[in-house]
Amino acid sequence: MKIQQLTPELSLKRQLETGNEQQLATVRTIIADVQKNGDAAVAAYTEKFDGVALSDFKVSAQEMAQAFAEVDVQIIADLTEAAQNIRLYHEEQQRQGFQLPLADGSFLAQRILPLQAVGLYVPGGSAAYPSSVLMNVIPAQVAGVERIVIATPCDATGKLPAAVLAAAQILGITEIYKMGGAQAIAAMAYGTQTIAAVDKITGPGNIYVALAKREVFGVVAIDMIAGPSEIAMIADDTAFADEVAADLLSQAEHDAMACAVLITTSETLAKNVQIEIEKQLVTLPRQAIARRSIEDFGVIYIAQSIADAVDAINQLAPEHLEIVTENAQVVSEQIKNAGAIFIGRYSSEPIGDYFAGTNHVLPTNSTARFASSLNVDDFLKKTSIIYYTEKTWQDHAPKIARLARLEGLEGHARAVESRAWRKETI
Ligand code: HSO
Ligand code: ZN
Repeated sequence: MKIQQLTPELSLKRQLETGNEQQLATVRTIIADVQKNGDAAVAAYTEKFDGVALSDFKVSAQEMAQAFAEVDVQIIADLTEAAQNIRLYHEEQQRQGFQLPLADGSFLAQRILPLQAVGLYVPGGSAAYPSSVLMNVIPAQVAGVERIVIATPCDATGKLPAAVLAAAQILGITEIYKMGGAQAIAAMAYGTQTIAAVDKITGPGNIYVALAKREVFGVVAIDMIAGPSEIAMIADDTAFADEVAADLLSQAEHDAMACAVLITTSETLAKNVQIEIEKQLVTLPRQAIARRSIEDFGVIYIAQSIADAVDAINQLAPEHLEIVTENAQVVSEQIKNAGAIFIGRYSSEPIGDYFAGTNHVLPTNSTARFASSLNVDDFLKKTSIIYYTEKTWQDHAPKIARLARLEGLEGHARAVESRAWRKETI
């Protein structure tokens, strides 16, 4: 991991895979086919890409029970406890609408309602994370979403990872379809003969899933197009190099495109972290991935002061920030741009990935400047409500008509005035 002096122009930006023309063309063909041919198209693509001919995409109650029984009881207990923590944190985000009284019994209101149906995409293979099932489903449940669907590709024998099904079972999710890729996104967005369409699609996926989500956006809502994981750390000479290195590697192991950055005021720590990274990489099972991430995107920056480090972080807007310094809490209050902040030595990043209760779906690629973690609001919508009595209407109609005529919209003016003649004749 290279060591560099902290410079004012910092950036986490990587050349992200945005897909090429051909991938986009493939995705568009698949979506159009699913839109036209429904289940038959989904079945054909599942056979082509996942290597299995399915007569029914839906996971049966028997498969669910079997998966649950396959998973270690301790793991079930851990997932259950994590789910409780996530629920508690997200329940704090619940909110009520409001009613704003106006004169004469008139009022304005905001009604907050859950989306009716949402679909969660769970990627296949080694990226099928049970923790992500919890992180996507629980905010939707807390919001009050009635129908929550999961789509995830199966292996060539038609099986799904037991732990993913167990996580769904713990949450009471029963509508799970064995389908992946762009065909799954299209099926959830447009519906098929057997799968009813949803209103919003969340969850990570490969480039085809990301492109498909972009394509169906507008027909349905989507969460975000999440990029590879990022971790930034601010540390001073109170931090221990082995702990800092371990936390940096925890995110580097996600993806060769993941990004781990340390900003420190201590040259000794910088050197020791560099040594520790090499030492720990050797025994890491995902060494190849983590090494590429560290070599291509990992940097240790030497800062003149913690204030300089804070400025740099606010510019980077990383997905995760760990602060391991003296007075870490005070330092954390100066951070304006970060998806999630982990304060002090004992708040290692994976705590947030799995257990504390905060959401691990977080804004990447500096989007923490304007975006938030997945949260209950992502599954709610707000309806505006207007109630004017006759008197309030009468008091304000002339102003409204004037504003309408100012915009050249005579029809608007006439509409608001159209109640006048009846009033006079009644
Ligand atoms: N750190 C990832 C989430 C995750 N970690 C899932 C482990 N499992 C988000 O950047
Ligand atoms: Zn992680």
